[in-house]
Amino acid sequence: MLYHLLYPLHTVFSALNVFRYITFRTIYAALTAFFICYLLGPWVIQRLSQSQIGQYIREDGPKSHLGKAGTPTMGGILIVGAIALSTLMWADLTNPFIWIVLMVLIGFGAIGFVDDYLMQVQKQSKGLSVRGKLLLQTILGAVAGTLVFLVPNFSTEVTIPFFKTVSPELGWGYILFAVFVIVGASNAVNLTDGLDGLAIGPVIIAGATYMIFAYIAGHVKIASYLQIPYVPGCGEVTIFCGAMAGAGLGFLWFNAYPAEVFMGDTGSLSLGAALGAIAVITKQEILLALVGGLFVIEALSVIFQVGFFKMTRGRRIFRMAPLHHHFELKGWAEPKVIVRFWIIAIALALLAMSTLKLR
Ligand code: 57M
Repeated sequence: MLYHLLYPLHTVFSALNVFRYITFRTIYAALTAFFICYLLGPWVIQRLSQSQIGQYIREDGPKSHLGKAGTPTMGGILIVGAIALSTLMWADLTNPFIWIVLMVLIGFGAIGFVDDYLMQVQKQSKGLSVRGKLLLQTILGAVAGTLVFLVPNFSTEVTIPFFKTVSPELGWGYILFAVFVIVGASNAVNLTDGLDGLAIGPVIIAGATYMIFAYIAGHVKIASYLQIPYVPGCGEVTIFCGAMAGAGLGFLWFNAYPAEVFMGDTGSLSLGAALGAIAVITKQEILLALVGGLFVIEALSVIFQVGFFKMTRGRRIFRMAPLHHHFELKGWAEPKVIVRFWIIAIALALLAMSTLKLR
């Protein structure tokens, strides 16, 4: 909105020319989203507490979690609201990619909201069924994949990190691939969201990393210099990524150990799906497995644990899955697990950035 209102006035006030720059608008989008979360956080937490939206804690989890009972959840409303508002303020709203990522963020947020609402407010212990949730996610992922596919000149080749000459062409199959990336990312972030700040930290890291990739992919000269696919118009997604990192920092203020609020499925499903959509739009789809490597590790720990558990009728690889519970049960203090997992996430994001040069 600000872009559309203020930039045209640059002919009268030359200082307003600065609104043309994606870099400038990204910085302010990040700050706007941060301050929305930081300033509205206490009020939202109070409202959630008053509505008795307090977390129920499963008794079969690590005992240290029992003390977290009643912590307000559904804080994702604040994150989704801050990202959406800040993006609407600073991005070019004629850009189709902006509307696609906003749709994914809000749509998956709505699925998470229904799940949280059933669990927390209606006190239905299971929320949406696993199948129901997956079906809704797949439908929404397919809508997003189709919309991206329909953007004129959008390439349906897949970028393989480290191999610049290998890029399989998927044609219509690209839509299915996009669904896999978006839904997979959404669920992987959800599985990771089990310790204070454990999910939002790597979301900030991934958002900031894709901020760089979106800017480069949308810049014809830098993209060609670094030999990554040029995606006309995807530079505007940098602003969304900035808003995501900023909102994440604002939320972390309250979600840092010991957490005053959890994001709920409203936050985890929407943030993961938005990261998946960003990866698709920037044409760095497979790279998400590195940028969000921690989410992949957590998801794999569940797949292996559940698979092994079923195959062996009750034996386990880890003390408990997802992996963060394994280390908690080994006796690591919660903040140690969290910070060490963040360190791994940062290292993986750096490795992902090295693909800009190593190919
Ligand atoms: C949701 N939710 C957290 C909070 C957060 C297949 C199976 C592995 C699935 C998995 C599962 O259900 N995962 C998805 C995980 C929960 O957090 C809420 O959920 C939202 C995210 N969706 O925002 O609202 C708990 O996590 C803790 N928490 C924090 N700080 C935060 O900032 O401390 C969350 C956010 C909260 C709080 O305690 O209540 C969760 O962990 O439930 N299931 C599991 O993760 C379960 N694993 C399991 O059963 N493993 C089995 C295998 C064979 C399947 C095994 O290894 O033996 C574990 N989760 C729990 N107890 N709570 C184990 C048992």
